[in-house]
Amino acid sequence: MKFAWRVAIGITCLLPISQAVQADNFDALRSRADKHAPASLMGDHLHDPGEWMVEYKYMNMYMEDNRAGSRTLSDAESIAFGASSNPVTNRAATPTQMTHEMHMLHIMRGVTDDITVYTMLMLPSITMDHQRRMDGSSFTTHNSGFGDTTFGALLRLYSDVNDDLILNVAASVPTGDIFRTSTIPSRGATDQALPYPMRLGSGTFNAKPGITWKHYRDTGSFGLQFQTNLPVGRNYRDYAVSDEFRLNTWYSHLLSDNFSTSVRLENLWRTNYDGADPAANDMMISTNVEGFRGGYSLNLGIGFSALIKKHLLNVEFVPTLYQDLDGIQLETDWQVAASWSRSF
Ligand SMILES: [Cu+2]
Repeated sequence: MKFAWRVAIGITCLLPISQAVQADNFDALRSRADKHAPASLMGDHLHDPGEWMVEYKYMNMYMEDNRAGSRTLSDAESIAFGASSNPVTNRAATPTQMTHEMHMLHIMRGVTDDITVYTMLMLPSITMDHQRRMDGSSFTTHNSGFGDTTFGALLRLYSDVNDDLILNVAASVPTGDIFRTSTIPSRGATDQALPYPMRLGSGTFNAKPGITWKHYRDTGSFGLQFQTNLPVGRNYRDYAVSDEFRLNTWYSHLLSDNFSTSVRLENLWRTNYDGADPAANDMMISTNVEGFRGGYSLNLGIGFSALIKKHLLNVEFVPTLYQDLDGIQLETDWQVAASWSRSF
């Protein structure tokens, strides 16, 4: 009897101690250089109640040459392709190259142990080069300003010492301008609506649900994320941008507690646009065609993170491995993402 009492008291005393050790491990695993997903992703981590995070993120997507299905076309082939495509397009010009830059301000705040809220402000800067069909001359259009703004809440569905399962409940608000025009393509003759990929926002409210599972080990961490971007209804120009579905898997390997490298694989599925903007003339250029917006891409991510005195630097280079695009579209060659963040 005496012995049984001793065991019972012993276990009762040890329980809170073992929980304290576990809590220490829990925080330690989540405060290393791999505490955030690779730089191109978000919605993968929570903050402590009352903790803020401020992040500046830069992304650049570079596209050169057109692609029909999985085949790359020269500029001349792109113009020829449009003569017999359905619908007929590229009769005025073909896009040849595009640089899509994005500056982002990302603010997060932990509300409770299980809920973190965030917002994301976007400043896109878009430049597209073209070649005219008639005389082979080239021209460049540019657009920049406020993009759409995202608000979201990250909800912890499950955690143990090594795992987090996080639901992302988010939506974007159409703060990006979709009505801008340019006289450059017509050499000043007429003012035309900028084509779809040159616009600053979607014009719709978008639902952006996602879910992330992260698994922490002593030497690094694994992640699996499914993230969507789903326009609700149609905008004032009577169209809706692509539904987007992204499936990401990654592994971050710790070089030390303060430095990590990562490798990531992204599957991206995009539907064609819904509806049609009456100001987007299909015949002129392929970037006006709603049915030439969908496709599938497989992207690789090679990343590096450094955690230096609470400052987290996170960079990632993202070459495209494979693309199968509907109709004819500019192909994505590579992307980069770089971010600085700090929690306090
Ligand atoms: Cu954060």
